[in-house]
Amino acid sequence: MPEKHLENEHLMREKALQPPAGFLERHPSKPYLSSLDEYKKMYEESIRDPGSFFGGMAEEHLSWFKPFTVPKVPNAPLLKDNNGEPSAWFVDGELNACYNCVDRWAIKNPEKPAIIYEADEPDQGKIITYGELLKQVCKASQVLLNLGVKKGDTVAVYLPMIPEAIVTLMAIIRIGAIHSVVFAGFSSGSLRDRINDANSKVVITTDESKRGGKIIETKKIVDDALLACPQVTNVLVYKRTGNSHIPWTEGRDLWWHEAVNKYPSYYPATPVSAEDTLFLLYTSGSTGKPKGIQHSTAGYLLGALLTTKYVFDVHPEDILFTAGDVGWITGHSYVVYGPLLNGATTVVFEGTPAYPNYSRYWEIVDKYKVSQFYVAPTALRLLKRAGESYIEPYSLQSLRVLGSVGEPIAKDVWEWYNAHIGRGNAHICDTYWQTESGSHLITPLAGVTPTKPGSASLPFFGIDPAIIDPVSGKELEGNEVEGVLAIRSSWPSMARTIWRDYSRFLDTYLRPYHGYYFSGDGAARDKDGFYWILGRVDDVVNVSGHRLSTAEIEAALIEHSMVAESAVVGFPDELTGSAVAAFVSLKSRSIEDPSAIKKELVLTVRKEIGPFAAPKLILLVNDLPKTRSGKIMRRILRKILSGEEDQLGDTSTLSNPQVVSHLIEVVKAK
Ligand code: 6R9
Repeated sequence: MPEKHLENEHLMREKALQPPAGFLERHPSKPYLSSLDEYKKMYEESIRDPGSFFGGMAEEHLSWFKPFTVPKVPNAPLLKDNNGEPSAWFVDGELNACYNCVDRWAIKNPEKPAIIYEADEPDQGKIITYGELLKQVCKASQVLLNLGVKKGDTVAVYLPMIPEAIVTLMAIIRIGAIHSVVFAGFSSGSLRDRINDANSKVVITTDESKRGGKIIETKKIVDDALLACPQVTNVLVYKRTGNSHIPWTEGRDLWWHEAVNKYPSYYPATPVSAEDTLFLLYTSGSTGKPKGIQHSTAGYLLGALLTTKYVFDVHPEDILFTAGDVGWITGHSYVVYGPLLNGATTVVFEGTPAYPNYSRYWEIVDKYKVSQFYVAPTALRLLKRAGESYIEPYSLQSLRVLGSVGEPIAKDVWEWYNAHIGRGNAHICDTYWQTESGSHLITPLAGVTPTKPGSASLPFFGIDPAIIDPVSGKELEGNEVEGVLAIRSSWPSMARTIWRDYSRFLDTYLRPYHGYYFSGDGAARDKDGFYWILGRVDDVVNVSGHRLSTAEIEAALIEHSMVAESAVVGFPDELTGSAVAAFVSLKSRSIEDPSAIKKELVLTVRKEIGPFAAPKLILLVNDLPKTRSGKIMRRILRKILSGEEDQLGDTSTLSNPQVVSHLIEVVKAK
């Protein structure tokens, strides 16, 4: 047999570490699974007969108004048998998502804390019990009904990390409507596009928001967006800061506190079909137009519930702190849905890891005795750099599970997390998944799966991964293979479609490799069958765990009147994982003050998309490398930027080969 060549073999020499003994010592009872063998047995069953595996799980874990028929789950688990139809699970069942997240726990134990709110300022939080949450949700639901929101309508949510964000989502789904959360760091232009694409008629926001000691004029951003959203009839505004000077449109805008007080504290949950849409969440893809990823009710709920339970080993007495924003899928699944579906307590944190100082997360962990902590490596890199003096004063003894999400976690960061935060006693779960997957795809199960720093380890129940050779399109069998990551069968929380664009859904995920779901990521499977995620293989850049489309940033740059053309690529950055570099050619060659133009270009991106998308590097160039058909060859830009100009490969297909030496000069002079 020829020797296998793995480009990333060096990563994979790691030996697996057993789950730490301290995990069990800190446990309130015992983990759900007793051994890796038990995981393997359940995993095999979930792949062999997904219908009965997930059918049983859905019967046991979710409350149904009308039970589904077991033989109907799912209609076609193998994607190759799907004939281009969307996957469907638990099809004839009826349930309500809010009932599953709130009512059943409020009935059982109304005094139990559902939400621990830690405000931006350390001493301004509050605790909301399941009983109280139910009342607030019911009142807010009735406000929405009164504004004409009906089952199947979308409601746009532009809120900071406050408990009312959870109340809002629950209120929307209680009446069978669909939430579409837009991350409150997005600009008015991005918000406008998302409101219009989803055709939302009601927007929910705050007067202002507070983050890291700074005030953000949230309502003003909404008002700017609404200049071009004629269908929007109402804006519901939660008073967060109470500053008096916010723009207000009589007849359209209403205060949350005034509106909710008009209604009784109970309103029944509306049954919906299992496959009815629960929410949309826009995410970046290879092209400029954001995709409204559409999730269904029962399947998504089951995915969020089961991963929270088995991956993080969340027990009802646990307190889960996911330091992610509700504007991203991590916030949806592991701040809101996963913890509530398990009847646990979730921490909603409004601030940043650096305010008032770098101890903020650890202070919260000790204050509330957090058992599961979940964050992106970018925050860990920041805190690692800040130094151990910010951690040492804290006991951190309540921590049993430390999660990582959003980007690959480097070995040194993994080890730092393990040694300084877990102090060797917590299980590190590097969870690989996507907006489209709804819940974890590949991840260790806390207390069960051995870990290798940098590997997301083994697939979750029902996930049947395949490594495909991108050149031949053939699946690479066996271990020690490297290629693109695909998945063979549908899983309950798989996105059903892109809002109003099923053909784009097929083109993006199901057509690239027939019979598989294509993840967009490169991956390797090592000799032990462990998976290593190697990063995006498309034009998506991951900056601080935020998914950005290079095409979207290019489209923003073009908005500047002086820009002729631009090409955006990612490049490695110590703190943010990747950073954005923009090669820009201007309409006029004679520019007086290049640094002023560069500043304007950065501002343009901040304004068009949001501050988090701002390029770190702008390079003004005369021309861009193009094929004869006019396609920009970003690969060449990436190589030149990383100083690998000796590895440009074949440049003879360029229509303008002389551009290469010019680009090298510009990059050298930066
Ligand atoms: C949950 C989330 C998805 C993309 C995904 C991949 C990257 C996420 C990762 C990871 C390596 C991990 N990604 N988790 N890469 N290791 N543990 O982040 O969703 O914002 O849609 O991004 O993030 O590239 O395809 P989303």
